[in-house]
Amino acid sequence: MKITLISTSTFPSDQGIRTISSVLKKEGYEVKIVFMTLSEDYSKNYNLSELRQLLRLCKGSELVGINSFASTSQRASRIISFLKRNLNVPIVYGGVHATISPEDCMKIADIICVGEGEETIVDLAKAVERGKKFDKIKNLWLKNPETGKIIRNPVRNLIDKLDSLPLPDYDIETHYILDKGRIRKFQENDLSGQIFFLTGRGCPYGCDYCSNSFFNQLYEGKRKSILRWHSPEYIIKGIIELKRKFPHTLKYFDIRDDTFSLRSLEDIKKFCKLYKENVHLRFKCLADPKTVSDEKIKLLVDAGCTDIIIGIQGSEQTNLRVYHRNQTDADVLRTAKILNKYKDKLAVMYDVITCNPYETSEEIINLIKLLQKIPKPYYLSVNNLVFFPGSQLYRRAANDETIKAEKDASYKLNYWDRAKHIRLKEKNAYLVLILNLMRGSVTQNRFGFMPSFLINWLLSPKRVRKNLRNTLPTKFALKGVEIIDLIRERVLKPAYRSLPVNFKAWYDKVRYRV
Ligand code: B12
Ligand code: SF4
Repeated sequence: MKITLISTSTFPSDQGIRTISSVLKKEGYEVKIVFMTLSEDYSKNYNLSELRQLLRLCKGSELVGINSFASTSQRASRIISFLKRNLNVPIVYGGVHATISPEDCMKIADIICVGEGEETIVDLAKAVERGKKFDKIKNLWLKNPETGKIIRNPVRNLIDKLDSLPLPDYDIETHYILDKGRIRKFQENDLSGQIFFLTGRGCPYGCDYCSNSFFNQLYEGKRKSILRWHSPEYIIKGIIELKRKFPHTLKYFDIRDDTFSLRSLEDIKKFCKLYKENVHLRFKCLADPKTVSDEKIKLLVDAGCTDIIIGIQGSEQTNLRVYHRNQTDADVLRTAKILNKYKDKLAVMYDVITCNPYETSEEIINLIKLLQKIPKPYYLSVNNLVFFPGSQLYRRAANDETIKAEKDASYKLNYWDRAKHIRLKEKNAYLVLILNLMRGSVTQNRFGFMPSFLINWLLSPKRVRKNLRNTLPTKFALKGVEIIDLIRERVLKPAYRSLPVNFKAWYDKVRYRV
């Protein structure tokens, strides 16, 4: 039986859809994946020609699967509506957004998959193949064809033994990609020299802005923790397999577990030993300030880790009070000191979140002061808060009417359009703008393009008070930021994407160090 899977990710890195594809292929189904990549300006959607090309690829399939994030949900909705009108086969909508906002997704789709999809998709495919009913399959929500009522089947427990899963599907001969209005065969270069890799699933914390706060609740009572790991042996086997598959174009692995450093020292030791012996490619990973240790970092750097991303997110006060993220400024500075010891070999990026209506002006200033204390050099990534449906923070904002209409949640904005986010949230715009302008490489004398002395000048108490009262100069400056961001999104990013993989890999190596 033929099955088509559709990913609405903006970048063809989607591990979820690839794993769904692998389990189906393992069961003998003929699967193709179509990556419907489009810009990160989430207000953009597919045109008729793109939808018609997709329809042609779906013809002959007896089951279609699609997924989305909250941000790409409008795109998934458009595809589902179009395919429903033109194809008479079951279309199942899965992924993070369907899991978190099933009621919303049921307005468009007739079948959705809540939670992990591997076992569910196989049960569904078998039922379709055998012409059987599928209204009792766990994790599926569907409309009763007679009454129109929604059947909400219970969610099954999470997969315990992650190593039992096949590796994500990278058989690119069966993959397609939307590129400048045309859906064509997937090519190695579409991966841009990198592969995103997850070595585990879940997170034991539950920061209020993150979807994991929702997942922890979804599985409450079903298990002690949603966190599970693949064994180092499984990960290395997968990595070697991918390296063998793409010997010329693959330049590095990006390990995307939110908190890779949560893994035990024993595990990291084993992973690093195997990686060093077998892989010989650089890699990146993410870590959280509470679980970084000198021993772990030394092992990672020695094995080839060249880039690490650390989530600071907010000042200590914001983290504890607003995000319920149990992390202090002392944790951050301790980690920063360790990482700085490896500055010749390791590029460090710190992630912060701002543009948060619950953050006070003092808390933003404290965050800036914390960033000033972190040993240089490093790269600062500034993210403007998005309220993702299902997260604790979204619920809080919906209850107290910070979010009055869906647009206030900001997940449908272009993530990188700083001016739009700051204008929407309004609060503390002056300080949020300063923090946004600090984004980029940080050295002793500058934060991005901002000289350090200018930041101190802008943060003088009198100037801050004046600019928080009179927002006109900030609004004026936002116009300039808007133009810069527009040029980056419309001109620089598309131009960058069309460059040769070797250039992109080189740039990736130096970008956080210049
Ligand atoms: C790796 C990662 C990335 C990578 C790769 C993204 C990608 N397209 O693969 C990068 C860095 C590029 C990235 C970018 C972004 N990300 Co991200 N990312 C993740 C992360 C850490 C892991 C995703 C993953 O691979 N999970 C493992 C797979 C196996 O799980 P899964 O995808 O959920 O799939 C399972 C089920 O959902 C289901 N399923 C999935 N697809 C389908 C399809 C069908 C048909 C069925 C039946 C089932 C099904 O079955 C799968 C297997 O069990 C998650 C956090 C997390 N823990 O999930 C955040 C997460 C998905 N990202 C998030 C966000 C917000 C973003 C960005 C929007 C942020 C930004 N800077 O713009 C961008 C958007 C990118 C885009 N539009 O494509 C949010 C999404 C929130 C939401 N409610 O939508 C998450 C949940 C983190 C968070 N903040 O809470 N991300
Ligand atoms: S530590 Fe990261 S992944 Fe875990 S809940 Fe917090 S933000 Fe989410």
